[in-house]
Amino acid sequence: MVIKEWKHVFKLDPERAISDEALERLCLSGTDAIMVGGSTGITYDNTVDILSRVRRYEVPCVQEISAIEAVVPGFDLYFIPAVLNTDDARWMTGMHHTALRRYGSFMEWDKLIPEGYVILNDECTAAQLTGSSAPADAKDLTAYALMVDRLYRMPVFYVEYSGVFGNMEWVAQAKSALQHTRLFYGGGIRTAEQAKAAAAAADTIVVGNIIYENLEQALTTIQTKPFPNVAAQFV
Ligand code: 1GP
Repeated sequence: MVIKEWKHVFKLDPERAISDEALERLCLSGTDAIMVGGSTGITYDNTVDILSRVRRYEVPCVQEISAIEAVVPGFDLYFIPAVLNTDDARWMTGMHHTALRRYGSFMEWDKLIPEGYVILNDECTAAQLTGSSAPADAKDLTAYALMVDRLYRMPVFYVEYSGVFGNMEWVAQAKSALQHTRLFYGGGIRTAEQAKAAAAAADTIVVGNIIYENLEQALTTIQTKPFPNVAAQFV
């Protein structure tokens, strides 16, 4: 599974209800992956439930871990956030330390994708939970990008605006500082235009809330992939 090729991801919140029909449309939509995760109300049971339903389809299914007790075997990959813009060390290293004390001897290391996570919407649940404070400007965000790419060498820099559409100039500027790390952008993508703008600024876009508000709108966030230029192969 090559996350480097992912352009679009749907994020499902196990706490929120979704019909079989809606789930089928998401899984067959052409999205590159389904990510399962959320900030609150995540349990082993509701995570197993959504995993088993997504598994009827071929689409890759990954878990973004926010609660140790809700880690479920059987996902393709596990995204492990480390929140960088909080002073509360539990969200940077504390949870990881607890998890590794408990499960360190039987981890499937190849399936873990560490994410350097920066939360830019101070009002969202993740910000309230982790006590993060949003970067002040593009330079501030870019310093985090450098930290993730050059210092910690993590594969993913997750720019989280959860619930609101962010500043794409800041995102683009942060992305231009990256050499190896992939920039995931999530937050407030509700229209095809926003998806296009976010996709131009980021490597991978993540679409969450709109799935539950307006499924048709959510499906428009997948960019139509251009057909390969066949003629070009012969010149
Ligand atoms: C949330 O980044 C994701 O963790 C997606 O954000 O729910 O606002 O689409 P939205």
